[in-house]
Amino acid sequence: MLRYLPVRKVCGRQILDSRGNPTVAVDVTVGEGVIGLEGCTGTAMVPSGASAGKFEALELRDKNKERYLGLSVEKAVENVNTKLADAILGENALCQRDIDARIRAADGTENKTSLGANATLGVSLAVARAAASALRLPLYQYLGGCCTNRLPVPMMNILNGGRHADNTADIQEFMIMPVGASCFSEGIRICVEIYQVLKTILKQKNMTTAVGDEGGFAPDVEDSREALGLIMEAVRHVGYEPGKDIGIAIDVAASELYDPELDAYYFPGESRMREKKILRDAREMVDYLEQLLDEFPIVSIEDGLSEDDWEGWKMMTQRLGDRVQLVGDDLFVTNVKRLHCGIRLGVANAILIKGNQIGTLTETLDAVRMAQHAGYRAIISHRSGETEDPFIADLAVAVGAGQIKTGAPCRSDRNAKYNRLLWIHEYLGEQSRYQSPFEEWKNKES
Ligand code: 2PG
Ligand code: MG
Repeated sequence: MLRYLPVRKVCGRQILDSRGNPTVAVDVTVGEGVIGLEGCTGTAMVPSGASAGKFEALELRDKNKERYLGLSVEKAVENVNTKLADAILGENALCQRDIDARIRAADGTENKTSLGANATLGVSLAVARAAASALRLPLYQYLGGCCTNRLPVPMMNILNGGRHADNTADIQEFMIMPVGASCFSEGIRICVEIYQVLKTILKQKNMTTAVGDEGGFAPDVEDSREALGLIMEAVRHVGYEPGKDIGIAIDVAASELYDPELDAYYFPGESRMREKKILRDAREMVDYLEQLLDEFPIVSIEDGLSEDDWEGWKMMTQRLGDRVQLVGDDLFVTNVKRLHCGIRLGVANAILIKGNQIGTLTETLDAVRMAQHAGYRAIISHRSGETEDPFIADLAVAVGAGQIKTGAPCRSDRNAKYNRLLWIHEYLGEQSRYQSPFEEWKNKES
């Protein structure tokens, strides 16, 4: 039995992400020199957020205005090739928790401010990939075990706004979820049909069909109601029933709208379209979300209030928490300390999981586990700046998340994840499972 799989090489490099900004890629080679084993290399590429939460681990950028307008990551790459390589060379790649402990010790700070979470995450994920390939296991099986079989319901962001587009939609993401599909690949088909019909509808209305960072359309809309109305029209046009076949999820990304001086949320797009300043305080935000819930089949609301407003979140959870999934993204930042605080306060009922918010695979998995043990759902997520690396597709299956948020079915950085899930679905065949997380939740409550 293979027990020791030494890390032999660690090699970082600077590559480009889907927005054309530099990011970190890491190759880790394991096993060379072990009798009976060939060396295996795993590669990981690190994504990057635009509406990043202020409590996230540090994304290290060089800030040299003469190179990539300050966004190069050469220092992070150097940290991969020196301090992080020194920390794990010769160590056992099969002991991910130990590898990640060494990575964290090499950094020595809570929020990876010394080496950068883009450096630490790249190394951590590449080790896991190399180990899986040395064992000749698909990554999801290596991470999740031999009985892993649950495919996630996609949250497809087909209309982009906020920081991800230059339009007037203030809510950052409008997503469709094929909750009524019979299996994952049927869910993909249904979403693609709705996406393509939405394009036709926008064209007919002389609205732009240009897309935002996550591949969803980015038309100028009066307000969120209009955006949701367009999606409803597309869903019905393709012949599906909103609420039964398709659930709607939104990411308000409210930290981006919050103005601390006014202690209120400012809606710039709606203000422009209505030619008056639209502001909502926390209570009015919840009133507004409640109205949207009454009008549309919304099953999930992410970051409905800002990352600092624990009291507001508590009030929102009390008012809406048994009607809808309330997801903490900027609020929890994949951090067990913040999640623990939320669980204790009875805030939210789900967490968005992004590895680069925390910086290692172990810490990411610990956040998933803490959430699942507390009865919170854990949703695996991409970033708005992505790469062709489909790691999160395997991760979503490995932890049985039941939901994955990874953009529109458009642009290969997004489709890399869907295509990997289609492969996993085919590989698992009849043993695969696909189920609406909301049914399960309702059953549990009743
Ligand atoms: C979010 C993410 C991903 P970003 O807010 O959930 O959609 O956006 O990566 O820009 O933080
Ligand atoms: Mg978010």
